[in-house]
Amino acid sequence: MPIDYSEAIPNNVNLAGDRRLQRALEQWRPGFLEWWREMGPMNSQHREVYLRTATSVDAQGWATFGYVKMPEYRWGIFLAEPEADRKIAFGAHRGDLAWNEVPGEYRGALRRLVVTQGDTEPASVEQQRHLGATCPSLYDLRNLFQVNVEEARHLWAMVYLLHAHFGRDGREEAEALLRRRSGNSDNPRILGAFNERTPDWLSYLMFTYFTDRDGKYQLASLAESGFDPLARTCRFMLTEEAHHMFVGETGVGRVVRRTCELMREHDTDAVGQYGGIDLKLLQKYLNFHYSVSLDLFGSELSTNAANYFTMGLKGRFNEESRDDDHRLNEARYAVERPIDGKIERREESALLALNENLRDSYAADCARGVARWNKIIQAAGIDFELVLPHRGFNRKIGDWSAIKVGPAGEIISEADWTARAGEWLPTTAEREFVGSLMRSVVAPGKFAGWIAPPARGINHQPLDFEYVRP
Ligand code: BYC
Ligand code: FE
Ligand code: FE
Repeated sequence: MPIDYSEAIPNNVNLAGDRRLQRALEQWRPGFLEWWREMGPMNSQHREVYLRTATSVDAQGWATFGYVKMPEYRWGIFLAEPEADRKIAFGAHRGDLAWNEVPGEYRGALRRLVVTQGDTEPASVEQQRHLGATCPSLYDLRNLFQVNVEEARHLWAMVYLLHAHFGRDGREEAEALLRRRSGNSDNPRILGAFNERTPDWLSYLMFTYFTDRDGKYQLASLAESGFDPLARTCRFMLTEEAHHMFVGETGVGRVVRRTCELMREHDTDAVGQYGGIDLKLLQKYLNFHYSVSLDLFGSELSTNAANYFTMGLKGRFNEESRDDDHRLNEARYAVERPIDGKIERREESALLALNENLRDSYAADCARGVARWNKIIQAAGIDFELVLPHRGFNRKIGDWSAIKVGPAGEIISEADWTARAGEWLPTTAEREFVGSLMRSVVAPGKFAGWIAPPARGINHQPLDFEYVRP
């Protein structure tokens, strides 16, 4: 179904046929635009950005490229094509037809999932709003803005569900999504990682690798939902998510490449003096972003997660390709966690362990990109390996939060942690150092000295293309 661009709010959900809903969204939109002006990318309102805009949801036509001023970006509501007679694949309602309306008894739980998902989207835009001032290139600036407009569209996607399916309390939640602020102590964003700062581009590249990847796994689980509008919304969002993770993987890879070049050129590990970021410091940033992203999966054993699954609201990653009964009443799953001061691996109820199951899939995916970064280091003939820290390292949520664990998985005392945390996580001085490298480079085709150019441009454009016009 093509997206109707003659509408004030482009959509493939036939808004024109639902005047009440259209009016509700048109009432929400000024508040959204005000939020974008106040909390969106700084000093970006008048710049023309070479952006991709979704123009239809089919495989060929969903991406059109052209210069757009961001406040004029066509944020819209796009659901993936419906699947005829789609059946719920898991939980107590397995085999039933998917729902087009919210089942009354699951309303609260479903609203909570939609609100939690929706809250992360504007949060990330807020976290990244200062970065434009220190972009390493026009290519990177354009990608930042692309990610920002798409995260804002993801907010629209969740707000559509709230307005269309949750009545008055849905409208109130949609308003509240515009009022919470990342890092604000009075009215913070809901999940931990989305209240952290993203003060520099290295943090941002790690964020898009590790934290947007949580988005991939959560969205894929919600894409299995028995509530079909949520499933279809998330399926379309996943197509955009791929680019965010591409920014992270290639971005960190380019930093690694540049560091290796400097190491070879100057025959030293300490490339900081030459304007690079040494591998040990990259490892510390990796440790930080991986551990705060692991927290986003919730507790190891969670009755919330079990209920969402049994209710048919949130499935597993690749639910349908799993070879089991998809109800999990009897199934067991091995979970590693600290019990009475010792790390133990025990078979637990698979239903209660769903957060851990998803975290395991996520961890394996994270490791694949790290292996690709290590190939760059190896190819440069350098003897160093980036590694994912142990899952218990630096955790704030779940059983691991009760103890201190080093990156290799050894339990340590509070005192040891305090003494050694600076070996594993970026220190204030190191963050300041990275901050000092962040200077805006905006000549077309030029790149900051701490990051290598990408292999190719966006949409077959050359690297010296003017991706953002002043
Ligand atoms: N921070 O039963 P538990 C994305 C709370 S990212 C703070 O284990 P549950 C994106 C929890 O709410 C994807 N609080 O939790 C990426 C609960 O509170 P109550 C976002 C936390 O419910 C980049 C209590 O602790 N999508 O899209 O099983 C850029 C007990 O926890 C945290 C989703 O998250 C935390 N990290 O699992 C832009 C999907 N973790 O009940 C966008 C929707 C837990 O005691 N959300 N708590 O008040 C969910 O599925 C679940 O809410 C969670 C938590 C998986 C997050
Ligand atoms: Fe998103
Ligand atoms: Fe994203």
